Amino acid sequence: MAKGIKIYNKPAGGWGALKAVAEAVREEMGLSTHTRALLQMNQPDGFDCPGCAWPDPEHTSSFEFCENGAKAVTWEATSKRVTSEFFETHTVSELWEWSDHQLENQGRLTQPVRFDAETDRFVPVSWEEAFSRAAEALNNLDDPTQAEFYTSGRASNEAAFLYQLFAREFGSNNFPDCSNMCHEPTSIGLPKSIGIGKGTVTLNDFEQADAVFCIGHNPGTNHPRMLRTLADVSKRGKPVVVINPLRERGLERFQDPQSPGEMLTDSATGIDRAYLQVKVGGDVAVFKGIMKSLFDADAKDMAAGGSGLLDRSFIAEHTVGFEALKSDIENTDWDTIIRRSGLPREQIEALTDTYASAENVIFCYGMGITQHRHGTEAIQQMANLLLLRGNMGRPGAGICPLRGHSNVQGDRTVGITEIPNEAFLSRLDKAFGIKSPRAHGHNAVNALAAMRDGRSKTFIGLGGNFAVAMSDPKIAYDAFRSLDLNIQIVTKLNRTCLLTAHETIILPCLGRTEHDIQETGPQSITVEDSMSMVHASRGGLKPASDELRSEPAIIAGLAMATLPETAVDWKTLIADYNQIRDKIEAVFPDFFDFNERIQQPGGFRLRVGASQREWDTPDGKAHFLVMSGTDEDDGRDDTALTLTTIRSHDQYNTTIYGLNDRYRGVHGRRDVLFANRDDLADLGLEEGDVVDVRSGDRVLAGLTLVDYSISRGSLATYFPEANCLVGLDDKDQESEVPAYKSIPVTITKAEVSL
Ligand SMILES: Nc1nc2c(c(=O)[nH]1)N[C@H]1C(S)=C(S)[C@@H](COP(=O)(O)OP(=O)(O)OC[C@H]3O[C@@H](n4cnc5c(=O)[nH]c(N)nc54)[C@H](O)[C@@H]3O)O[C@H]1N2
Ligand SMILES: Nc1nc2c(c(=O)[nH]1)N[C@H]1C(S)=C(S)[C@@H](COP(=O)(O)OP(=O)(O)OC[C@H]3O[C@@H](n4cnc5c(=O)[nH]c(N)nc54)[C@H](O)[C@@H]3O)O[C@H]1N2
Ligand SMILES: [Mo]
Repeated sequence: MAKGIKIYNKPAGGWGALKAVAEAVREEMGLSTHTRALLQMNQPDGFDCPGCAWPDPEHTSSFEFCENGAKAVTWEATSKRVTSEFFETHTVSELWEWSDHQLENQGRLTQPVRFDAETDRFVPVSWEEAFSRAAEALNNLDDPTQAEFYTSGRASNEAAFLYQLFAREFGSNNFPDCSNMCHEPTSIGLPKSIGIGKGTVTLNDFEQADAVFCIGHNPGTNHPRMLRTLADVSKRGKPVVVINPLRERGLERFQDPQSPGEMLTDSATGIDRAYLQVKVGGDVAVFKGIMKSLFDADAKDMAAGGSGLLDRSFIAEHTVGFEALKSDIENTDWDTIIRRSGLPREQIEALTDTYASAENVIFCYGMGITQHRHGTEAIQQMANLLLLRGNMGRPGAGICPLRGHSNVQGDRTVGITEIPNEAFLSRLDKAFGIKSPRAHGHNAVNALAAMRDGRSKTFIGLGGNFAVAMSDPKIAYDAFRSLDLNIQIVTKLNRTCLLTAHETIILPCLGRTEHDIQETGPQSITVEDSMSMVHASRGGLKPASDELRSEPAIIAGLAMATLPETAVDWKTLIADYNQIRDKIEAVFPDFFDFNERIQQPGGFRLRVGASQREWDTPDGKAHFLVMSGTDEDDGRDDTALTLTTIRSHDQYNTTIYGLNDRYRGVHGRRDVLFANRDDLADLGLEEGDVVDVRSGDRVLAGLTLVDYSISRGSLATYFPEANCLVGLDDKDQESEVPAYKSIPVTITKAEVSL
């Protein structure tokens, strides 16, 4: 076996997970701080876990946290600090050579700094000077649309709302955001099908589901609290079906750390009933295959005098487009389906049987579905399949996109979008007496292209690590270095901060775990989870430094400096965040009685029409949509290898906590390439060989092969290291999400083995 590779045979969760929590905590912070921080997490008067967007049961009593949530909290609440001495000691050229892990591992930023080109160092700057330098660069632009306003999905509703207000009063709709790299196919594709770009289920629905499909997501690492929900479905004897090229431990077996009984007896719940190892990028073919055999089985049942397998009354009352879908599926041949999915017809038929035998079905999905050239199509085909049996808008059934960042859904809800509609803009204008620009703005891919081409000249990042998270980092690095202004509002140092423009400013902000005190006293913020539940979050820890400001306060500071004639009373909004929420309510009617309703333990659920079979489409119907994806020749050779990029167990997006990926058996390294044994044999390669991976002219050199349970024709390695293989134009045609998970590649033995 290759160095650092050890097969992991135990269940996910369990003692191993608890031990990892303890270690993370010991390393990062003192014990008393840690206990306080973890005890406040996901409590009614505590803070929302910054780990993921999976909801909490009732959000009230149970002390629920998971290993990776604890890591996220301890990483933020670390006792390590980046001080002015640090920046005096290290030049930016030197820091550039450090790893992403080393950069963030220096701890929390403590004061505003700006880049001084003469000394090649960041030097302290006062908040007021930072704001006025930023204002100068922004006001020097020929046109406000030369400014990019990036949001990462940790920003609260309050911060995001003020941010879009600032940008729009300034005159730009350029809102690249992390959603553009994540669930954009959901936001773009699902409204056309069911009238809303959000999930339709709540946690209660999982208690009533007769089958749950987990497609292209890895909850053991990325949404660990979901494992318990899935284990409960399994314990009720209902099938959990997995569609994933890799065998993921958390989806096979789970030991509940919140259930001491299970831990003491060392028993684990088997989760999956069927595990289909689809070829990377083959999901559209799977959905079409299921529909094809469903139509066949339905016809047979009808011919035998049965009532069929489709929900005909639902289809008649609630949908349009059925005939077109049916004929498209009839015209798709099995050979194509089998070749594209990599699955035998019998497996697809067995899956159809499971689907059709269950009364109520939930489909859950993540990045394994969205980050493809046909990401939007995959989601719409999933919706087609659900609609055929009326699995939408009734208890125990629906669609469940697993959102990434803890408030990425909320940011969108409160106006972070480059394609705002007129109704929203006119309400915003009316609420503040401003005139928002009407022309649509840039998403992430377009923003980077505009920066590369010199059409955009300033970038403000509200969190995140844009240049590392995006495709084609080379383009991003050069583009940032040619800007007039790069501002990063962050908690920790990262590579995007080091991309120095003419003016480069790092503004350190409070994290979610910390007290946020403004003129009227301590403040709460609000977030929206994956299931449209909105609730308050209040940090309890002492801030990492007295100089930190909250995200809303920083945005207000930038706005007041940049817009001397502003129509917005920023000071009042910042003094009391209830005032911001009143304005959110004025602009978005779904937030009625906002300040009262977040007082309720657990908060409230925003309206999701499709959950009640109210379809907010132009004709009030749900739509079967026909696409040409599976048959379309997109210039790819079906027999080539396709690389997908995944998260390790020790990382949060571009934040690398450590070098282990426990459930996949990888220890102390990330430079590995997971491959199928038979593919390796065909290529004359074997586990432990060091290879170079190529996609066109792009190369990622020196990965060590690991023989892994992965579908044939498929390879996997870690993000963000592999982003150099993804071109900026390699994206879903509809939503423009980068195709991070279907990179056509070839592999060859490295010239020099390491
Ligand atoms: N601890 C931790 N938690 C996180 C994050 C983190 O980095 N660390 N990130 C957060 C964010 S922003 C997000 S968006 C979510 C991401 O959560 P996930 O969506 O679970 O993210 P990925 O690791 O990208 O995993 C995708 C899964 O899809 C599978 N897959 C890859 N290609 C395909 C394919 O073609 N078809 C199918 N069916 N499956 C495929 C992979 O094997 C993997 O199991 O997690 C959030 N939570
Ligand atoms: N190849 C490949 N690329 C991908 C993906 C993939 O699966 N494969 N996934 C994509 C996805 S789903 C996403 S969401 C993006 C993620 O893209 P981003 O959201 O841009 O990246 P993160 O790594 O989450 O951002 C980490 C930084 O956020 C800052 N930060 C942390 N907490 C806070 C806070 O509370 N406030 C503020 N202001 N800053 C904070 C820290 O300084 C930290 O360095 O990456 C995308 N890129
Ligand atoms: Mo994400």
